[in-house]
Amino acid sequence: MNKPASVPEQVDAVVVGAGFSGLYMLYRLRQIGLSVKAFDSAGDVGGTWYWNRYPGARCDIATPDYTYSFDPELEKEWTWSEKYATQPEILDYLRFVADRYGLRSDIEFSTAVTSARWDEHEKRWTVTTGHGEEIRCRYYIMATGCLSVPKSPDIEGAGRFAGPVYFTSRWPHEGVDFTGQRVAVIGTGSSGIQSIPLIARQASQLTVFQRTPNFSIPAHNGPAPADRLQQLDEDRDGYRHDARWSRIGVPSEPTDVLGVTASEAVRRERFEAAWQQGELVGIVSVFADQLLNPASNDIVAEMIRAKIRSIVKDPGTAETLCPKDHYFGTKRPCLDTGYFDTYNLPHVRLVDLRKQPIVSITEDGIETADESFGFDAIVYATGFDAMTGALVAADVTGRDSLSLKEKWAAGPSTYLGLMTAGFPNFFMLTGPGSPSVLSNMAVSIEQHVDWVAGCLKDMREEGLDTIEPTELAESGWNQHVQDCAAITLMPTANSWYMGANVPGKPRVFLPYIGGVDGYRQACDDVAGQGYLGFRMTGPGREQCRDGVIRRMQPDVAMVLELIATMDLPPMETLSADDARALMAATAATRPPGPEVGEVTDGVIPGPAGDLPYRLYRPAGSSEGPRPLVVYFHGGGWVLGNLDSDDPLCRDLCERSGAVIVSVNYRHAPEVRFPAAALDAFAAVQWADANAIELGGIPGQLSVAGWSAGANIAAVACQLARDAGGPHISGQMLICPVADSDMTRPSYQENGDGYILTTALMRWFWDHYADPADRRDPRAAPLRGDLQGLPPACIVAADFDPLRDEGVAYARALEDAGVPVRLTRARGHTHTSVTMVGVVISGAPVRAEIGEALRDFFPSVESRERVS
Ligand code: NA7
Repeated sequence: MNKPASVPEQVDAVVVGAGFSGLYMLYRLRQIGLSVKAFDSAGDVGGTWYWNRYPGARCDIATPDYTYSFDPELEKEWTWSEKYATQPEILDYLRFVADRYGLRSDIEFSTAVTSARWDEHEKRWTVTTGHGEEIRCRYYIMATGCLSVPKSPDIEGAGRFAGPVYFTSRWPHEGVDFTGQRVAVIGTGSSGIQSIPLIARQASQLTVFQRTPNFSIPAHNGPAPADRLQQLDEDRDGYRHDARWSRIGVPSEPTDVLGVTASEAVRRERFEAAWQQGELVGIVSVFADQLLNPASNDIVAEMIRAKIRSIVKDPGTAETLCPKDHYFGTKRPCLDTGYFDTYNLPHVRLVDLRKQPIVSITEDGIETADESFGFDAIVYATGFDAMTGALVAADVTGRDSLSLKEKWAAGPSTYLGLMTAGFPNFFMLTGPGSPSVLSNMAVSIEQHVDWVAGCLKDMREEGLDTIEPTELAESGWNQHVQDCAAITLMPTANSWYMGANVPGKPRVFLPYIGGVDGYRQACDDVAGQGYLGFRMTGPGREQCRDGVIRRMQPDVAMVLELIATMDLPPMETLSADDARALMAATAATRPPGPEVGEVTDGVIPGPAGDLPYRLYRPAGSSEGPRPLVVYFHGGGWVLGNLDSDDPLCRDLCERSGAVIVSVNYRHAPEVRFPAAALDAFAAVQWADANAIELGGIPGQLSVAGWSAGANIAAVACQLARDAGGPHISGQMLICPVADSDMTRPSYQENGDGYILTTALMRWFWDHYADPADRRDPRAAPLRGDLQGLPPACIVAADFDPLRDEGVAYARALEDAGVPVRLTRARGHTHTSVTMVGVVISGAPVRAEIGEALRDFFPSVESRERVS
């Protein structure tokens, strides 16, 4: 089929890969009327399921879910024989699909695509195959799978072995008979764990070389789950809809049971149910917090380890098989059939490479640091260059001769995992930055393909023929992908999700962990907002609505969603007392915040009576005094008390190493402006005068506050300057009320929907100060004289109506010569940074706050004490 290079064939789209994603892409492109040509280096359809023919290879998502759902007729015509289908059956299915829709006629098998080059002038890709064939296309789509490029064996002497060597990922079609042989298996990921029990049935001796033990649960294979089949039977569409809008692409009820707070009985019951069910979707969601909270994760991990110890008879072997170096779920967990039991067989031996690493593969076996082993065959189950391997392996060159490999040298960069800037009309299916390997691939693939097909159809209807993400949209998505991972335990593991299995590969979390549902919503939102973040062109026209589709921290978004479901009355519609009661009720359900050394309550003589205070002393501070921080709680001068900000004060105490004195002040509307500000100043004077008694260092005192508390902290600094003392080392203003002007852009952008609303802020002001007083610097410190004030750290949150006045205060202080550190709480609301133990993404911001507080006390002596 070689064509002369001068007359390359022209099609609308080239698809690389004829696995699950490539086949469906081909089908959909044809459906929208595009001409398509697909290539696959394999001899037939199947992708992953063409190559991974090792004994025991099966899917690990149950077959009612691991299947195409785009055509109800197709579903009627195919019946899976088991809960987890074998590789031959899945391959048969894909062959059946290819034949049913006549897809083969557009697929060239045994043909690798070696390069693809964008021609900016022609606005077309030139695709070259291993046979030297050239083909031109408008759209170039890589459906090359996430786990398709085997990792080359990074083991000394790998080419030296004289006997047969097998890779699970490239297993011989005719199968392998190990009967009577001494076999080595290297690798205990999913492929090793699935194949080892079957290889053990044939081999006379089986030696497994394990570098990292893996978590695995029994698959309990058998017929497909009857309940699932029944649900499908009764309401196929409803079932598929639920799958598409679920977290991992399998319908399931999300749990709100937290591992850390559940009773032992509940923990055990939930774990046993998941163990018996034998499905990844169950075992990864025993507790809502198991991938977020190390303590919760450890409960599940320990229960799995206990199972391993109960199955494996030799205690030493059992211990070696118990994973302890990574949190459960941070490496892909496995499903097995008799894996751990296999180690009870007399001819099976486990070698712990952590204790005796492989020195070299030899001509007749393997030499470790301690022993020499002779083998008849070696099996490598050593994994893949996952997610990016296949994409960079084919030489893809975009605009300005930039190759994908060069662009991704420091890690992949995509918009929605679908496209990458500089490579117009180049799509990836299940690319890095999409849920892919963290989800039911069948569901994710259909979503991707449908989105791409929908996009191309929309473009055609609009007379557009090129599409490419903007740099802004792409970097925003990359950030969101990393933000989602950062609140989980995922980045802690040396997993292939992190690229950690391939020496030299950049360490970046590759898939999107925000959920199949969250991802689908993001893709729909992008399309719904006129393809936000994409630049599209057509003859004589260009269209681009630039922007970032997800700017909020994922856990902040979750909190807002949760609050929305609670149907709470808007605070500004309540009386002050009812609002206080509501705030106290919500506060009662929060995690308590970290342990500190000591907490004591007391009273300060205020200008009009006693003011309660609570003192937090850092752990390990009994040996000496610490700097003092006088803290004022938030709540719009109306709400809040010592309890409301207790977790935050603990956190600040732990992070700063300072003694925190949290002071309550008189509240409005009972006592209005300027009482709160005067109380704050009085508290600072008192703390300074009593520093020694409080365990502080005289002269080392800062103020801090959140929201209205930051307002009065800032005012106290101005009053102290005017009064000639006390000396204040620094002011920590977290989302401060700095002004009474409610017309700044952040009020327009964030005035509704982020807890602190414009209406609530107005309610606070009305309770606190008469309109005439609101311009007084003691109410609006931005309007005061800012010369000679203490160094400041101001935290401004993106989704806070007060953001711009915080920034304005920082700029004004800077202009007045005051040293200022402005900390942007990216993706946060007015309240989320303070939600200790709830909003995980707030922790890095609070770490910066702690650091800034320490920097307020620069003497070497105190630095040593607090570090
Ligand atoms: P995996 O899960 O990447 O497993 C590969 C295994 O091979 C794993 O245990 C590795 O240990 C081990 N390995 C890799 N390189 C070496 C060397 N040099 N020496 C010793 N051991 C090594 O790949 P699979 O094919 O099993 O599964 C891939 C996915 O397919 C799976 O997650 C499912 O989604 C389906 P390590 O953990 O790196 O220490």
